[in-house]
Amino acid sequence: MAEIEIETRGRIALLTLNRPGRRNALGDAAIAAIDRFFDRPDPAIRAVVLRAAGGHFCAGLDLQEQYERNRGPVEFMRMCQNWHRAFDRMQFGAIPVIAALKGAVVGGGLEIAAATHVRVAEPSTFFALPEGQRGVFTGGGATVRVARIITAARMIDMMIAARSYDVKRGFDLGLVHEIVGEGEAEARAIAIAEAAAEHYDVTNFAILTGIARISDMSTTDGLFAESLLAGMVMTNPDLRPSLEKFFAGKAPRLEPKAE
Ligand code: 1HE
Repeated sequence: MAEIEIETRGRIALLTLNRPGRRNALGDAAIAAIDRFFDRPDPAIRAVVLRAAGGHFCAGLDLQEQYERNRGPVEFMRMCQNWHRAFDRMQFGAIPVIAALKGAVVGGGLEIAAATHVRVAEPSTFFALPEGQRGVFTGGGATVRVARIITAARMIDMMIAARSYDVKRGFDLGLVHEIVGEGEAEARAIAIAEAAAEHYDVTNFAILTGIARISDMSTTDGLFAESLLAGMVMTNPDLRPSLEKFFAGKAPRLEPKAE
């Protein structure tokens, strides 16, 4: 059984972390499979759902594999770079990735979740960075991706004070975007993926690659980059029928919604 299972349903790919007996801990093979998938995704795939088998989303780095391999510093650094590359491809690959979270989202599990674009979570979800307690460190991108969501100061506190956050706290901190009932995250993630698959490619490209990159830029560079992206998106010839639909009052109405 593959540790990462890939199933295609029309325009949606379902990526399943499929090693529930080890709480979906990620070893080299799993990271390589994720990297391969996002390196050259099938052009027919327009959105991805990242889900997990069993009761937990992901327990992070496969500590057993690390213990057995006993990697040296350079080998471990290279391994971290493999994680960074795979998760960068996911974050900046221009395909929306919707995560269905439940149970433990810890260590490297939080690192992979932080590279997804929309995070839907069940009440059982909890977040932690237990590396401090285990005498190790983050290496799958948390210092960049998690710190940017919750702030660097809070990430330091999270690790030093060994905090874990429940789903509600995760929502307040931006780790979760929507809380659903137990057992409902996957269906909701698929529904969001289906809707996002309807967007124009160029629009998703701008949203997914532009916003995160622009937050790394100075104000002047960011505004310039935004105008470039907007110039590309707003001159998409396919946009005209969509605007005509809006003028004709046929576009879906925006409704205020409590989420
Ligand atoms: C594992 C792993 C793992 C479980 N690597 N085997 N991550 C951590 O420190 C999290 C470590 N895991 C846990 O704290 C707990 O397993 C959970 C809270 C996630 C779930 O608890 P529970 O009670 O449901 O399961 P369990 O009994 O602890 O684990 C079930 C089995 O999975 C058990 O093996 P078994 O042979 O005794 O059945 C565990 O050993 C195994 N297992 N987690 C390997 N992570 C690029 S650097 C990234 C930095 C990191 O991610 S460091 C890791 C942080």
